[in-house]
Amino acid sequence: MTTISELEKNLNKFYIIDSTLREGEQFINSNFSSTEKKNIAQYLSDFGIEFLELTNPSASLQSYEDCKMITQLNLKTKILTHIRCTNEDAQKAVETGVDGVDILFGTSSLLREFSHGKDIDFIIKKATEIVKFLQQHNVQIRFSSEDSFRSELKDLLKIYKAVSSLGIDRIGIADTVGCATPYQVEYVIQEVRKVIPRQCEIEFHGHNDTGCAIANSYAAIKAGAKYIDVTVLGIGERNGITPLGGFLARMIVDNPEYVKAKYVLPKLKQIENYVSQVTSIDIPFNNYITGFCSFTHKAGIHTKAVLNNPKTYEILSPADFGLSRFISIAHKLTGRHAIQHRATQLKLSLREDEIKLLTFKIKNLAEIKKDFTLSDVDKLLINFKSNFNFV
Ligand code: HCA
Ligand code: CU
Repeated sequence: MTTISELEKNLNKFYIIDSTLREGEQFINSNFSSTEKKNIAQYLSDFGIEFLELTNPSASLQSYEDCKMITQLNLKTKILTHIRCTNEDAQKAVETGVDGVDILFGTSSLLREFSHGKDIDFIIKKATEIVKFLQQHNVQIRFSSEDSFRSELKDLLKIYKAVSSLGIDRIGIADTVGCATPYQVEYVIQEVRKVIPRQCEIEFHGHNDTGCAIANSYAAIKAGAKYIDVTVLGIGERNGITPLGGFLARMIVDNPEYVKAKYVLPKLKQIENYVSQVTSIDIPFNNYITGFCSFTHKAGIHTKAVLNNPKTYEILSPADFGLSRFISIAHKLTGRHAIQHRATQLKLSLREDEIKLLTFKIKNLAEIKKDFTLSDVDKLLINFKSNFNFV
């Protein structure tokens, strides 16, 4: 029986596999040049990401060359590539000099019927052959079942048990269509854990079609997975997978010291900016951590408390990511504590009744003037102080 404290303990250790250069290449807007791939790999390695997953070298001639090129950069991060369970893919993968190979086979009845048409025994036989081949080439090996959550659990367990008994490093569980909930992820991982050897680790790959990718990754770790797939900004097939930033936002709350020690968090914004630029997408306004409004405070009740202690309304600290908070005061919801704070910043000494009066005036002006700004507030405060005049 697994206890609550054992589950909590699982949160203390995880590794990130960034798949921006594989899953991210499947994003509709991606078409990375070799230089862009090199830059992304370098950024992520400097950030402290432990593993990068690259597109299958069999996908195109350039994919093969780029895989070799990135492997030869000798980055701190380990380089993995992602292949179908075929002899040709496995052969090409080892030629590139990668540290590890991630094998994928579709196991759901839908994929078995409408994609490759193979049964479970065939999958095990083929996986065994490919694993044995890779084992002669000194690479880490992971085997993953595509569409795990629409596969029969008994089939999954049979495959994972057989493949893991060959002595591979990890098995992967993939929520390919983003249908799983955190409860299902937790259940499936606990069941899988029971049939695979202790030294075989579990990786989770979650798509975000129903908005559960981060929660599912968190549930996966809690249930015993140690490796989580992410991409920068979550880019991938359809609307993508667990985003790096959002995943870190979730994890830093539980274990700030571990996350801060492993990753150079102030570089997150730079990496996201680069990927958004090369894929020609905007960073969403409400992006985790780096969205323009992530550390903004507006309502009077909030600003008053945040000025006293930011923890009142911030679960994440902007300083951990090299960012700063913004307290918005030029609007009708403003409060006198925020106005007082601004007056102090401007080195204006105003009495409590004066602040109250000015706050009242600011609220009214903000209501009637659509483009009321901080500089209007400042002018009002400064003019009041110098001429006791509002306008
Ligand atoms: C796909 C493959 C994959 C693979 C995940 C994995 C998925 O594009 O369909 O190797 O674990 O989501 O199943 O990205
Ligand atoms: Cu995927």
